[in-house]
Amino acid sequence: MTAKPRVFSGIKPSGDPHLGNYLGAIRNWVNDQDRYDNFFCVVDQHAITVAYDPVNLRANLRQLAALLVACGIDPDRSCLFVQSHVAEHTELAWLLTCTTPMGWLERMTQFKDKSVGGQRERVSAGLFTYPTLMAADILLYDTLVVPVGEDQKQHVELARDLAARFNHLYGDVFTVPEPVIREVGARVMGLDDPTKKMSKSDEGANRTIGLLDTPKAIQKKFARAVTDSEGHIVFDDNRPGVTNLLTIHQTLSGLTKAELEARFAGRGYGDLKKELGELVAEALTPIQQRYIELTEDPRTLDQILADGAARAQAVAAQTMSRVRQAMGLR
Ligand code: ATP
Ligand code: LTN
Repeated sequence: MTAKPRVFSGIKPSGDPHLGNYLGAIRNWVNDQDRYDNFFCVVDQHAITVAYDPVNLRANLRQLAALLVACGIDPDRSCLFVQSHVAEHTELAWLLTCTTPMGWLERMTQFKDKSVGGQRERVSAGLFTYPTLMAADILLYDTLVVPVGEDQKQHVELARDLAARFNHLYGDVFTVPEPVIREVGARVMGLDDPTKKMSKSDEGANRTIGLLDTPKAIQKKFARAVTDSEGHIVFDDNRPGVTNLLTIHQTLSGLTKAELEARFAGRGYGDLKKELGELVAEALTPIQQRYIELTEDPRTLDQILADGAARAQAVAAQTMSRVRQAMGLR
């Protein structure tokens, strides 16, 4: 029997997880668990690259880990762990930082977006070097496949380039990973502003649907979602509001673009929004029920994360001894 390909992906405990995280990442991780050998990581060291509150960080981390299990990440089939529980991540990040050309980091669009204008003087050096920590996360586990939302494509490509560069400089140590991005749902946009991505940390009023939002709140947020004044319901890149709503529908209903346009022909935005609210609430309700059960039993979550860290650490330690050997350290 050939071993299943290794998957690694990460999510930051930087705030309330939202529908974009679910449709762009978590749901795909869950659905593909049998195809791959899975490692999923709550990347707390990535969440400290911007200003944060330590008490909130801890609470966010537990909430996120419990939600991942509630969404269907199965600890028997996937290694679920917290980044800071496996010290090898930061060790490898430093070694990779020393093999990363500054120019490669300067080209990262996320850093450019987050450091515009006078911000560059204030943002942390960690925000700049963060893609090397992300590369370390991926490369430590001989990862082949990295399923992410669209916004992370450039960072995974950097990890791939760094693996190839390292192998060229020091010998064949790393597996070269590939990003995997789904066609539908890879970039869920904000409900209040469909030109901005739905995001945990950049929350405008009505920007996100939280995975723990009540059905009533979900209905209300969709009812207020920004569209346009054209009225008819079709996919159109020049009409980001209605296209975003249709795309969310598509991810959950599984209907094709043509089927969706036919379904809403001659109907108004109100109908689409109401139906969407119902679809999303229906998808989130069972997740919320499992989440509540898990929060009532904190020891189970502790055990899942402790087991995950032990499994992850065993793999990471082996990779690190190859890396140190190749680099002439120890
Ligand atoms: P932050 O706002 O703190 O940067 P985030 O909400 O962008 O966080 P992450 O924890 O950085 O989320 O990302 C976890 C996964 O969710 C990644 O694979 C990312 O690509 C995906 N993701 C994040 N936002 C969206 C979105 N709006 N649509 C689709 N996928 C998304
Ligand atoms: N940088 C990513 C989160 C992340 C990640 C990873 C994703 C950290 N390490 C490794 C995939 C693989 C983000 O901001 N979404």
